[in-house]
Amino acid sequence: MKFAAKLLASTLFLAATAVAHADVDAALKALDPDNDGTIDLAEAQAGGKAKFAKLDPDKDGTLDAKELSGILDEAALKAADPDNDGTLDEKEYAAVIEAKFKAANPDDDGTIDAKELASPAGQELLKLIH
Ligand SMILES: [Ca+2]
Ligand SMILES: [Ca+2]
Ligand SMILES: [Ca+2]
Repeated sequence: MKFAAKLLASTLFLAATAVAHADVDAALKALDPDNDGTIDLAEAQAGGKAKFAKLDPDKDGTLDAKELSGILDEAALKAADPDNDGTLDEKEYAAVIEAKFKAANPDDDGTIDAKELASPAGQELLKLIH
């Protein structure tokens, strides 16, 4: 049982890294200005700010479903939109990043390392910040 679980875990890890390895390395470099090999929440939010600006070419300060396509689906947008105006402002976007950051950081050490970034939760976070 223990062995099977271990095997499953490493298989999942290998599958995730095979797909995402190159992307993860490049993204980690871009998002890690202090170059310690991990992304902390401040670095994630800085990446999110840049991504938000990129996604909001009309600079009206909000992202609508169209601007968020491929990043958040309709259900995720709804969940991230407490004022229910159909768009995310920068504060709402930052809250999503914080939630995804937590989800991608199961060891709760305050940083996302390359392995965590390659996980499914890490990939979801990456879409928001890179
Ligand atoms: Ca860092
Ligand atoms: Ca909103
Ligand atoms: Ca971690």
